[in-house]
Amino acid sequence: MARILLTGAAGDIGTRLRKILKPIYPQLRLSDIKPPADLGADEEFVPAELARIEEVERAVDGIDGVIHLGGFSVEGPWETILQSNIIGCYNLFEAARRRGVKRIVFASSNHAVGFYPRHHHIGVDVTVRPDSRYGVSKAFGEALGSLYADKHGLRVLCLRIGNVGDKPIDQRRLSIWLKPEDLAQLVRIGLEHPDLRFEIFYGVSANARTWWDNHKAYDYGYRPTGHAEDYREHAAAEQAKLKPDPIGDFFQGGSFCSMEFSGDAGRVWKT
Ligand code: 15L
Repeated sequence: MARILLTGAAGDIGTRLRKILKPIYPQLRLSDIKPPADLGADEEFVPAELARIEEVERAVDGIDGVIHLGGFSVEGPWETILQSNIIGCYNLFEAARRRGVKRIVFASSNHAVGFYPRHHHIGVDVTVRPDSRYGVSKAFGEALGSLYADKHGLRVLCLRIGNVGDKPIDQRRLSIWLKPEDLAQLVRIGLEHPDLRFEIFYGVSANARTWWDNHKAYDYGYRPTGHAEDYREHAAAEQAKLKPDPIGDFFQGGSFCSMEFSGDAGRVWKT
């Protein structure tokens, strides 16, 4: 697999991933609304607004596999989520189909299932329980991936990413932290594994406090090297700076669950 496109290349995860993947995929093409600030002379950049399908088609032209990080990466107003993550995600899959792209790795999120309580251990086969409009858009992207795999033969891997960073930054992230190199491993499975048709994996390192059954990723050869517990003192010190959040601290999605919450906390807690 030679030609790979990375969307959302100027964002935080995109910036980390492009540096790890460049030696592996020397012909890596980058796309975003604006070029990354540190774009190198040897890097190819194609600008694209995801809500404009003709721009997305240009970006995927001649590409074998797409890593789709592009879109709005946190909770936002409906119109923003609609344009970037619903219409934008549809445009990406449809442009890929039209231009003969073979594989897509879709950056889904833990927020597609964020309303599961932290004491639940969940696999990838549970009913989605989004915690935000953003989470709904990620569940939509997973459904779209399933459709394009079944109907059009694209090979699709959806990664329900936890939190990517140098280390876990609070109590919640001790469960969901994803080391950037482990993310790169998962992405490579999506771009290269010969048996892959459609799968959902959790994007999480080998964290002792994980809430997720990620055995499918391991079946495909995933061998994470990150261990959140190595940073537990740092995470505890950062957590101590935060205000208690009775709803956010109960659910896997954290503050995405408590923001705008106007429901019946007692009822939700029992679920
Ligand atoms: C995500 O999906 C976001 O993109 C990221 O900014 C974090 O909020 C992360 O989830 C998280 O849950 O920590």
